[in-house]
Amino acid sequence: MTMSEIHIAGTGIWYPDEIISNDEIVNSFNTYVDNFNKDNQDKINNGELLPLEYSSSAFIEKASGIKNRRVIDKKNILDINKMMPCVKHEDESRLSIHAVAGINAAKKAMKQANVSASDIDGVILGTSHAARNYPSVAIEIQNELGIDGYAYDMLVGCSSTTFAINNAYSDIASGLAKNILVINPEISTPFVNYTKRDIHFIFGDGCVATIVTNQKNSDNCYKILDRKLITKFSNNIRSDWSYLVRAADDEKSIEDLLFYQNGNSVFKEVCPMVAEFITNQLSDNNIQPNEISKFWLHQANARMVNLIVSKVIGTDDFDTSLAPLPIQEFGNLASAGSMFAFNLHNDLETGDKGIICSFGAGYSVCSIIVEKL
Ligand code: CO8
Repeated sequence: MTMSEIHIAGTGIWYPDEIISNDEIVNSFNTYVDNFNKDNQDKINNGELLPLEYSSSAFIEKASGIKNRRVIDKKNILDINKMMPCVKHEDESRLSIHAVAGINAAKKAMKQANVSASDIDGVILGTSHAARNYPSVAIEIQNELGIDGYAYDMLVGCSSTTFAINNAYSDIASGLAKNILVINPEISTPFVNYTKRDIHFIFGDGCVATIVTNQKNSDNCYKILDRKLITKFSNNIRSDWSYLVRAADDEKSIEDLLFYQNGNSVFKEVCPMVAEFITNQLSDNNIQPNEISKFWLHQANARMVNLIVSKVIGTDDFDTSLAPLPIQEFGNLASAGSMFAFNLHNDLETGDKGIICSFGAGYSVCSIIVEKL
């Protein structure tokens, strides 16, 4: 079997109904700031504490491109006495929150790819945060959808989606499977510290599913031309939450264990790294940058997307449709962002080429060149 026979034949997305605008998230945050500064006035006055500073919608839109985000629980996120969504513990009496989102997206992807449960040989679920330790959510979804074969979960931060597609490709190329369902739920808001002004605006909740196959049953097939992956260790995006928390005997609060990042360093280090990575990949495949009709890039920051594309094509004068920005309406969807962009903007003509590329925690980068059949 050659590389040219494996396709992305269908995708599906799920996202919550509830929307939080920049003004709403800023209003909640700034009320928290007022209360915090008032409650701690003495400590602030005698220099023990620094006052918290306001957030602003103008900063958020300028720094990130985000206007709105979709979330699983708007009311409790905006409630300054809670500042997090309310969820239930994982429990054997009901489907996991990741499974519900995953099944929803998977059904749409299967319909678009024209495959049924009996056609699927494996389910690979990639996400930034495991819903629980075991059993794998992928196996739960496999069971719900009535799929035979194998299923497993994997974690690669913001590259979980593309790394999972890559695994699916390898399994198909090796002859292990014909059709694989890749599912990427990213329910990030429970892990966001809404009291931190540099983080509170970034993430939304969503899920994408993709059918990777060596069949051609769909009229919206994209042939995978090339895959390229790299990882390089960095502490700039980190979360130390783990099963070890219960037994750890040194001091860390739950807040200390949540997602945190040095966003500015990530921006400065990752943009050139990804631009060079894509440029080399195109050159290795004898493809000119101007032959790429669509850049479906990781949705962490609109400025990052535009900067990377401009470095690859050699100009910042390009039509905004070249690099879709679902981040504007959905926020950062962790690993689901690049395939969300693909799902929403993939009306290419036969022979047109595009690039799906994730980058994020790890650092991890995976770039996939595709061609519309
Ligand atoms: N309102 C007003 N001012 C603010 C705010 C705010 N909300 N936030 C920060 N500021 C201030 C800062 O304090 C700073 O002030 P000063 O200059 O006085 O120090 C000033 O604004 C500028 O701050 P920055 O330099 O930090 O601003 P940037 O222009 O760098 O923008 C971003 C910040 C938007 C975070 C930007 O750096 C960015 O997007 N970087 C890329 C980050 C990235 O790609 N991260 C990957 C994350 S996703 C991932 O990998 C997977 C993680 C898994 C999911 C986790 C789910 C919880």
